[in-house]
Amino acid sequence: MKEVRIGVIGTGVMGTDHARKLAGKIPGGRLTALQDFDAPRAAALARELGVIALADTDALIAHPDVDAVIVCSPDLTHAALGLKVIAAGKPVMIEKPLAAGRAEAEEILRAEIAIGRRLVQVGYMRRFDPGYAEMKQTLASGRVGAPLFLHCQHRNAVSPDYLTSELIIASSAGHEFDAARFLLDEDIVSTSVISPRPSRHAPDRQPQFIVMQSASGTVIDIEAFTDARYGYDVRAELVCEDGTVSLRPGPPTSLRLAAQDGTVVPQDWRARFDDAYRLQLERWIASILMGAPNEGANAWDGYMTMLIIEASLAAWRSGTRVAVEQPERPGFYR
Ligand code: ISE
Repeated sequence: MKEVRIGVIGTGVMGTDHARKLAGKIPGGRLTALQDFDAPRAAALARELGVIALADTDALIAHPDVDAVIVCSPDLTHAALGLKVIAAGKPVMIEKPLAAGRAEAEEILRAEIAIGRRLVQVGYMRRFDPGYAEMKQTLASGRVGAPLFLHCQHRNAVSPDYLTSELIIASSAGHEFDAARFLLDEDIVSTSVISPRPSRHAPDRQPQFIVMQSASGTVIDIEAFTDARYGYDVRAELVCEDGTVSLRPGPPTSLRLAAQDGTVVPQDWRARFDDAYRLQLERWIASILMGAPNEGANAWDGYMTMLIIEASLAAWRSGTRVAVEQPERPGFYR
């Protein structure tokens, strides 16, 4: 294969962003097709980008000009569509989360193992962010000693009405769960959640504060607050035995208000993680050209994050600390 021809399912916020990036030339890749249940929306973007719009997902997945698929449809449809792409033997990048729940995520693992090829990547793009990569390298170099605390802050300016307290854990904090596993290079074994009052700006959802522990004992705290008004402000600080490593701020674009400490932040995640999204596509395409997706979060990572999400939801509902199950990793994912 000299070029990866890509079809995108879902032309909402992220589908449109991926499609525009692909159409704006990512080496080795070419956008060929789009699909959305909102057919006029897909058709309008297809016209703008000079590609075809297909009526249904099966037609896109089976299309001879589609070598690989990006699934950006609503979260509840991720797993079913991912399974169809796996069955077609094509690589698939599934926007996070991998599935709507554990059982579906396990179906993806079984399907990938049965077909015997790594086909799935999950769109946890922070793994490609230069700032996170730098933190991981510093930690891995041993210069700062063992990690004791990982403090994470995830603030959105404003969020859509459908974002519930549960989705703040599954959809927003899910990024932090994956980033913690990535940075620390180990699993999360327990989680507990405490919620403050809702902000008067979003009275129907509670911000979430999550405290977890990694297998070797690092304590991770996560503030997930999706209605912070002033901008998209993601931070991380690793406190280690011999030093502290902070996440370098992203590009200051589309400023609305500065954070209290004067840091200028972007309006949303697309601006903050623009480089990460681009690198994620570049490396995904390059790895497919070399044989199979082999970077970023694989299906096993998506599954482990799903287990943290489910344990955190249980912890939130019960007000207790909940153990995150640690299933044995199949040889296929080692
Ligand atoms: C959204 O789905 C994302 O993925 C964003 O990165 C996150 O910041 C936001 O809170 C989620 O709702």
